[in-house]
Amino acid sequence: MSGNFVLYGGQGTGAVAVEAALVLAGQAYELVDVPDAQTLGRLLPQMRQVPRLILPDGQAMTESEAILIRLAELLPHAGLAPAIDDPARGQFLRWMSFVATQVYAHFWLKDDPSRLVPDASLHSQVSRRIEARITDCWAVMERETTGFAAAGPWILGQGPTVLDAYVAVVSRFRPRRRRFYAAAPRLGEAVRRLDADPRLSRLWDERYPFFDGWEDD
Ligand SMILES: N[C@@H](CCC(=O)N[C@@H](CS)C(=O)NCC(=O)O)C(=O)O
Repeated sequence: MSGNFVLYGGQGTGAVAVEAALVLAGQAYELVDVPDAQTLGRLLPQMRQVPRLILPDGQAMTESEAILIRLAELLPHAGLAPAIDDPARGQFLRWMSFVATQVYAHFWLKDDPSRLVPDASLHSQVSRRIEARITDCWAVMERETTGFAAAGPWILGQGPTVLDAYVAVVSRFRPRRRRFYAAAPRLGEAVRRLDADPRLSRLWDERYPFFDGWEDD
């Protein structure tokens, strides 16, 4: 690897999970801040989304799940994922994909229901139903990962992995953390450990601040 990691990301977006992974690995990176939709359209007209990570070899990656898994592969010293021959690897891939496809993917519609539902009078209903579905997904993930509790306090027992960072960030989108904690108490404990990790305190302050009432809907 010759160049730098360059991350296009915005405050309070999924890109913060990628930043968290880079920080946990002690990996320097350059951040291109994308604060609003106008800047997104100007900087990334060809594919209007963050995170977008330019790898040191110059190739661009989008898709948070793939980026996080690739970072764990490229920065193995950080132990951000179970190794390829670790029995937990399959569950790691399973839940990374689940967060991306069953939870995060909903925000394309939730952020702007008019993308699929022209009738504005239905938008709050769409939003509520998406929130209910996301809450159910967290409950499913909680039930199906309970067995890892014996191995340690992180989602897959050992950690933190990029899965902990991913869930810590995505569980802050609406529905916010109160409902997440109620649906998934053990996952809630894992992400609160990461909220409180001193290595990440500056990142959280700058990129996803905890404000009064931040856990409430
Ligand atoms: N599938 C993508 C989704 C990324 C995504 O939805 N990013 C949001 C910010 S959290 C975004 O860039 N939205 C801009 C838009 O939809 O116009 C991923 O997992 O990275």
